Amino acid sequence: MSRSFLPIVALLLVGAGGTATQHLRLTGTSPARDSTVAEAPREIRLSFNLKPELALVRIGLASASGTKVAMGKPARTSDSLTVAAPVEGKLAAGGYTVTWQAASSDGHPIRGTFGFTVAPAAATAESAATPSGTTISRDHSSHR
Ligand SMILES: [Cu+2]
Repeated sequence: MSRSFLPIVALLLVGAGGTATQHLRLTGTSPARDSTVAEAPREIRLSFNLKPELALVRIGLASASGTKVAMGKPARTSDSLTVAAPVEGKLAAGGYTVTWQAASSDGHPIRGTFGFTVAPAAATAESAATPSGTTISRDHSSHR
């Protein structure tokens, strides 16, 4: 059955045009999935294979204990395939989970979650202005 069905599917796909067969897919995040970051991120970025509809993008953030972190509205970045939402709450060291959803112009929603960890050093290294002569040891050995 499937042998005779295949050419029909192929014809339908060709007839529907190139982009109709492509659905929105997450291609990257910042912070990266399962990464440990030395500094608390100021924003959460999501990159996709297609341009996401901004009105349909939701980005939520919660700590490991489940406490929601205040997030600003997602906005486009200079890259039309990437959206970013500012982190408005303060992030202490620890694990966080990003919960997101998005859709492209075809309207099919996709969603997912990913985690990242703010390294303990970030909690005290609040100031970005580190004197250039000072060496701050950032231990990357904990990366797995
Ligand atoms: Cu789709």
